[in-house]
Amino acid sequence: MKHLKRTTLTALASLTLAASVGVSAAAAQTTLTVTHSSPADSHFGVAAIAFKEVVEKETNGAITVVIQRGDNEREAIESTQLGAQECAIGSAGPLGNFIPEIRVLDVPFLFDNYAHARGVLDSEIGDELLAKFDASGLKGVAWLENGFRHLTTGTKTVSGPEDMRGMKIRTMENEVHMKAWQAAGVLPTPMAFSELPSALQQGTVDGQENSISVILSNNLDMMQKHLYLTRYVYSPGILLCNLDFIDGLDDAGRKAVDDGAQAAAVANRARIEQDDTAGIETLRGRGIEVIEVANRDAFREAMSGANADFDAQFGADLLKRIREWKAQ
Ligand code: EAX
Repeated sequence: MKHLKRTTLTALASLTLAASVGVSAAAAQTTLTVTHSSPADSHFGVAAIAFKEVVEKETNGAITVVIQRGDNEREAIESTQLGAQECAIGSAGPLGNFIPEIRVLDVPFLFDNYAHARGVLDSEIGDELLAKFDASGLKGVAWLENGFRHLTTGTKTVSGPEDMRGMKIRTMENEVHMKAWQAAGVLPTPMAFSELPSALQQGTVDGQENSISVILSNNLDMMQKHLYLTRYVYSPGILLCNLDFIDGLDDAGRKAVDDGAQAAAVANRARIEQDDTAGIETLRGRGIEVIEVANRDAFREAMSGANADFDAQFGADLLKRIREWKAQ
């Protein structure tokens, strides 16, 4: 009896010990779920993987990063805002619905090339825009990239913007893109990326516009016949997180997230470059007709009817500052 009692007490003591170890381990162990809106083998997939590697390594596994696919970018932002997921990687497409100031980056023909866009995003202009996220319960951790966007169509062919009058083109849920297409006489049809493949398959839209990386990794060429290299607008990407989650991290955790985000941006930009060079040939080889667009200025002109509106909305000064930005 005496012996039994002692055994029970010992067992109870070790149970208590196990429970307290369990509690402290749980407190130190954080799971960070990050969604991204393209396959693992894509410009966003490689960003998520680089982010995970750095965050887990720097925190010695105290933060475990779980990567999930989430093709509805607006829902991913909402879910991050609510704290149902910690972070999200995607295009900046629907972001203006949460942080209106970001829309300035969506103006067509704003950036001349990748160096220009990256230079602006990495400058104080990009930092000023990232600082706007906090008011929406979000943390803009780093600018990524979705790439310059091009037009694709199904059966209809286009020799210039005049042919596009009355055409239904899927756009992101992005007010600026919609206004620009409307100015060109096109009927923009906004929808989440998750709805795009079925819309193209069913022919509810005549075409869509996207970056080479997105077209390639999501096999959109299988649902479209023509790819017009319009490069008409730059599409930023973003790695954002829930603000309370970031504020709740200790210094080491915060640094790991920042370093992970920088690694994500490096991997993401490298993949965009690779896709924009080799990817076009891959797409041609897979059968889509690739058309160089000699008259890009005609698209610029066709969309120019929206410029006064953009000047009023964002301020002509800010637009000029972005257009005229030069590396120091
Ligand atoms: O992953 O919705 C879109 O067209 C975006 O380019 C999205 O980032 C695709």
